[in-house]
Amino acid sequence: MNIRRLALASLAWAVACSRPAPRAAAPSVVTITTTEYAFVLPDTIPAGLTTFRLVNQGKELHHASLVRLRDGKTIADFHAGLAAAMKNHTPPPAWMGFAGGPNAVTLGDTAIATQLLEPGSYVFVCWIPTLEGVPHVLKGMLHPLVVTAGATPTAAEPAADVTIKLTDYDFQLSQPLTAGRHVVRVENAGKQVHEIVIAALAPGKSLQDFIAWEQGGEKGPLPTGEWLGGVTNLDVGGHSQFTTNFSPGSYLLLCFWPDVKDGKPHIMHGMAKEITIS
Ligand SMILES: [Cu+2]
Repeated sequence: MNIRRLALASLAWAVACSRPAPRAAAPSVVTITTTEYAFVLPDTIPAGLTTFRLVNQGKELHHASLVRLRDGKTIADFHAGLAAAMKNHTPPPAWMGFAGGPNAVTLGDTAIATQLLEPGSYVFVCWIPTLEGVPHVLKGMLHPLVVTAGATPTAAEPAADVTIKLTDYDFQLSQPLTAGRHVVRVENAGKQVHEIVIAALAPGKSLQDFIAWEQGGEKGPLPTGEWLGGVTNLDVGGHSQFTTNFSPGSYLLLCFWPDVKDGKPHIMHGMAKEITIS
């Protein structure tokens, strides 16, 4: 390197060093588009705090459940493990981790969930069934994702307004939800995997109508209006955040994940709560 080049390099370095210290990094933002029956998003993203924006461009409800493939397991192992669990009505194998992800939103809406991602192999899955009761994942709605070790310092998690603890089988709110935009922290304080999805009740409908619809095998029109997202399946001890804009009204907090003992959706174990937002 000649003197002139060295001088230029030193100058560039000095300029870089004299810049004000960067503020706390913001979460990286990854947009997921859903249709019947596919996800569109990058194949590889860096580790760290990540905000997933699920934009539902389909005709059905969709969500993006992030499943971690531990122990070097592959997509082929995922398919085999899923098929075995469904055939034998057993919980998914222990090497499948559940790392959250944005939950269902009404067509045309966007669900926002933020979580800390560790490097590893993952697959985004939609567990929501078709009208015929076939989970979308069996229609091919899955997308492998590699999370690489991030070089940049990770952002701090945004402050939450309300914390909701998922337990066996309840939703415990640190304080009542109110109208407006809220960042909600979700913690799985239970002994098994849980999710939270929020749906507005249709006019004149109640939690009992929803339970009756569930008991009837999820047939006929849902007694719900708009779906407002939430956080999909989280491992025991896991946490995440979601952001939603609430209007006054009656809402349901729901967990559809099958129970480890009887395979029934947690809704049928009481994990369905009606709240009123004023
Ligand atoms: Cu649950």
